[in-house]
Amino acid sequence: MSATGQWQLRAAFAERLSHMYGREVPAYTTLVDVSREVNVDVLRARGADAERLGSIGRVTAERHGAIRVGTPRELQQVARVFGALGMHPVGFYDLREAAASAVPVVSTAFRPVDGEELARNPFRVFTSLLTPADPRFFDADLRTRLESFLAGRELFPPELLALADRAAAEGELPEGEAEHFLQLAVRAFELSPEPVDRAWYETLERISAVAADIGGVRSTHINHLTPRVLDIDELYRRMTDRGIEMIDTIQGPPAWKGPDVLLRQTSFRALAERRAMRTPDGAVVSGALRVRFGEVEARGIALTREGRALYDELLGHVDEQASQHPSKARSDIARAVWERHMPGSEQELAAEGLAFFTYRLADDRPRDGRKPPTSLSELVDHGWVHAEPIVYEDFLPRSAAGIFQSNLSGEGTRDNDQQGTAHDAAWLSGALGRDVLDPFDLYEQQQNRSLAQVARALDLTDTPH
Ligand code: OOG
Ligand code: NI
Repeated sequence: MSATGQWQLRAAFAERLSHMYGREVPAYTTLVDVSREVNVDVLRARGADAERLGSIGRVTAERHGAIRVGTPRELQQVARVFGALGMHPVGFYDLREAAASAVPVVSTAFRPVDGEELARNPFRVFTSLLTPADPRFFDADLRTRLESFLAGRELFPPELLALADRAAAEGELPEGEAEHFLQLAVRAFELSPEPVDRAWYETLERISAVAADIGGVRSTHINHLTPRVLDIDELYRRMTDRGIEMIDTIQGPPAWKGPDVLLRQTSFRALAERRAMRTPDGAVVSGALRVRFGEVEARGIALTREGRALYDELLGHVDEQASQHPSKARSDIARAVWERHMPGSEQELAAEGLAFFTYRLADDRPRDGRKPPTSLSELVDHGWVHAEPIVYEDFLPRSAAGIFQSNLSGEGTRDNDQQGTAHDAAWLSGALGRDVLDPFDLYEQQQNRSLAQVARALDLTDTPH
């Protein structure tokens, strides 16, 4: 019997999760359909250029999901399940700081890390961990109740975790086990029919809708699933034309004539879903909760630390101008700021060290015995090597906070007089029991590997830079 390797498990899991979510949240299916239509149209209009940041095969299959868990122990179990799929924790996002309203979580994203694996299937899951120890949100009494509630639940059956460990250790699962693993894994992220304890849920909801979604129930669920689209402005128009109410904005960089960088995202509003509720007298009644939604994203080029600092600085300019001119559309302000300060071509981004690229030898490079130049910019300018942009595989804290907030029912409460608990990437690595990888390091390694190959092939003594 044949075995199923990790990337095949990952691709199968992403596909099954997508089917399951489409059954649970039908508007998601509409979003996937419209994304596909837009992608076909963009491909027709722009040809090969449309595939500069990923083949149409990759982009069509590409999804990210979001889940939220309550304790380090649960997060470690998540890491085992995704580890089985060849997905590793990358990046640290502190949503407590990025959000104005109460979003008491810190997050990472599980994703494949090497280029080949990403090309096979780039499935990623934004994963948030509740922070009950943060006194800005939870007082000592509520913290104790919350932690004991969380300690008493089981999100992942032992059988699923055992199969996950086996897949991670052996790099594959035999066919029967693979099937079983996939069924258990998808089931772990379905919406549970178990009645929600209404009083407890409402107690947490007064603090934060996110806290209630995580700690108010005895299971977890996929919160949203996000397809990738090649023209997010067009997608936004088409969804609106179909009568689907989208959030007000597209988060991230503005629409402009220069290169796409980082990540642009938008979503449709959370929909009310029927949920059984248990009242204080023990009766089970029918209720509704509004937590799950559909999101869509367009991905651009990964920026270096310097590029990212520029991005954050421009965001600051835009905020400032938007508050000075409240009647102007934020998107117009942002476009004007970008046109002034953001380099308008890939070549400039590369030359200024603001974005990541991989480099490969040009097939039509000079072959007349001439010696190649030694600097990277000359190698590119004189046709020896081609630069190809590295696609951004991660998330943006401010956009993530925006997506969280735009879908919350209330602001929640937060006591800013209290000192927040310090949580950083090192703390999260400790909670996870594995290293949270630095996304900038990963992109840089990928860029450097390609440069080392160029240097070898051209017999250069120094790696060009
Ligand atoms: C996660 C929100 C962040 C994104 O795409 O930025 C996110 C959540 O709602 O749990 O998914
Ligand atoms: Ni998302």
